[in-house]
Amino acid sequence: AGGLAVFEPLVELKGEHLNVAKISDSGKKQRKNWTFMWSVLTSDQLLFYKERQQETSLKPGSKTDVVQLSGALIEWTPEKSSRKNVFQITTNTGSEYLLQTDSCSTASKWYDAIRKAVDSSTKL
Ligand code: I3P
Repeated sequence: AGGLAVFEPLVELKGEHLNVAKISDSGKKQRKNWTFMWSVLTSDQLLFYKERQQETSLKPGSKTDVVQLSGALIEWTPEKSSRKNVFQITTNTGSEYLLQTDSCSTASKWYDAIRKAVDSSTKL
């Protein structure tokens, strides 16, 4: 019940596949392991799923992670990977996620949308 609520405040982006690596969990360093994840941005959360989600689906699906964006930091981090277009989200609980996609325009679009969600949710 209530599982759909997170989909209601969607900002510009719906869903897309991005490469994601969680490199810190609450301040504890994690081994870098890039995973191709279906990523969905809401007004204050970034959701990662193993499988592509249908927007009309009522099922939460195989969600593997929820990133709280309120109080988070986002920055381009070219030094953290040999891959191109890598940026990092650091949550206010000290978890760090690298996001990457080969398309520069797709990476920029996600960076800008996440930054807006960070800014607006942090002011709430
Ligand atoms: C890592 C893996 C990552 C790579 C990382 C390696 O090796 O090759 O893809 O990150 O580089 O350590 P392993 O699978 O053995 O853990 P990039 O693809 O982002 O370069 P790093 O240690 O320099 O971060």
